[in-house]
Amino acid sequence: MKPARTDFPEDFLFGAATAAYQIEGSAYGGAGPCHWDSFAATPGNVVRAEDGSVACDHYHRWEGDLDLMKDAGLDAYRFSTSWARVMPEGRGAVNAEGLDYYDRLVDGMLARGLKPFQTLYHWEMPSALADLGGWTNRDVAHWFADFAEVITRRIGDRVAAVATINEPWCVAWLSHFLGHHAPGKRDIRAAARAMHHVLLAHGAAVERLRGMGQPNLGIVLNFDHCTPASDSAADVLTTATQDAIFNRWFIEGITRGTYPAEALAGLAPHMPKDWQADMPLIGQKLDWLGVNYYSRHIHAFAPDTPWPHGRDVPGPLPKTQMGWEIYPEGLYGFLTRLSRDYVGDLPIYVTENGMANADEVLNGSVNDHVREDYLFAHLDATRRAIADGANVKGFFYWSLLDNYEWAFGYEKRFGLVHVDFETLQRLPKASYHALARAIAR
Ligand code: IFM
Repeated sequence: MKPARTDFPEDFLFGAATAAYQIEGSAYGGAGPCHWDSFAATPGNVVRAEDGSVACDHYHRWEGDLDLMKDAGLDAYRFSTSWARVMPEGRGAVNAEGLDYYDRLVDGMLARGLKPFQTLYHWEMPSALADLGGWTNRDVAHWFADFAEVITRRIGDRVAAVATINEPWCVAWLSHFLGHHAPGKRDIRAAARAMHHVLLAHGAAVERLRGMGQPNLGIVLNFDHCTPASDSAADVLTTATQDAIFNRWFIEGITRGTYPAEALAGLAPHMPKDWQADMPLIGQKLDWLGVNYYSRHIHAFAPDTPWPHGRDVPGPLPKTQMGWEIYPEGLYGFLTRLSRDYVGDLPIYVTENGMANADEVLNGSVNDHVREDYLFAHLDATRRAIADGANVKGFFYWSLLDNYEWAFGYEKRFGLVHVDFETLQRLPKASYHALARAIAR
């Protein structure tokens, strides 16, 4: 299937997404240290102990990178504004150079006809706040709302949309229970607190920004299709628990004011005292919902492990460089499920979808046709979800550039544009050209 712009509603936006720490180069422009710097500097956490200090040097090369999006005919750019760059200590002093940088960046997008879709938190917890417990400290909610206010006072007049948090599941569960991301905790009490405080911070920021008159406020949640390894009752229950933790906790907290019973079954004893009293703040009205989707996982009951008594089982489908199964049907499923069960007609954006591939430059080009197929299949899933009633308003490919893939360092390549990490030279891949052609059709 070769998608075309005309397959989508007239106001549908095509875009690409990135995040500050993954591309900017945190060594430049007076940014403060964040918990990813220390996580990466600790042996065993990140492939080759790589960090985001240089990354793609987007801090200096942003104009060329914006040109790449304009030349592809994209309508919008999803970027993030680093907390540690704007407020190096997380609170108090503001880094004027950081604010100036985001100011230039947003003007640069507008000059190229790209709608700025801002994300406030894409994982740079300033180290000074990490020292105070980061997401496990309840005060994070007002620290975050203060940061949101500072950056919004500078660029809020020109951004098209603001998301509070990128992927709360990763912020809380992946980072405090599974320990795969900074701060690398593996502790159910820390995880329960982070699961709640990340939404509290979201609610506090939405309340603050809306109070300032800022329009178009949302959040970006990630979703993973959960399949039971067998139809045994135990595998089905384990899968329902994983679905509750990953896919239901955040959206139900926001839209229903409750957390799913299957997740509370393990987390309730570790939750902050009186957490129920916070639910009205968490339930601030959304103007839009961002959906990040990549894959599915197969879950089996693991009786020999503590709650949630689960383990992942390898699946049979073709996999990306991350080892993630390619399952576009899952995107269709979430877009229709979310609109049917949770958000109704609220605008939904696919804020991330893409694949890592072991791309190589051969005779001056990267022939990543496998990425083209992945992208087109997920665009088609989006088109079908719209036809079946989901109010999906846009699709952002992850990512514009090959970049810092967190614990995997620079090894996994997600970009439409190849980056040579020695020379930092950019080279649009075949998938970039294919997307540009689709948008032009
Ligand atoms: O690179 C990440 C991004 O920062 C958040 N969503 C998933 C991507 C791929 O792992």
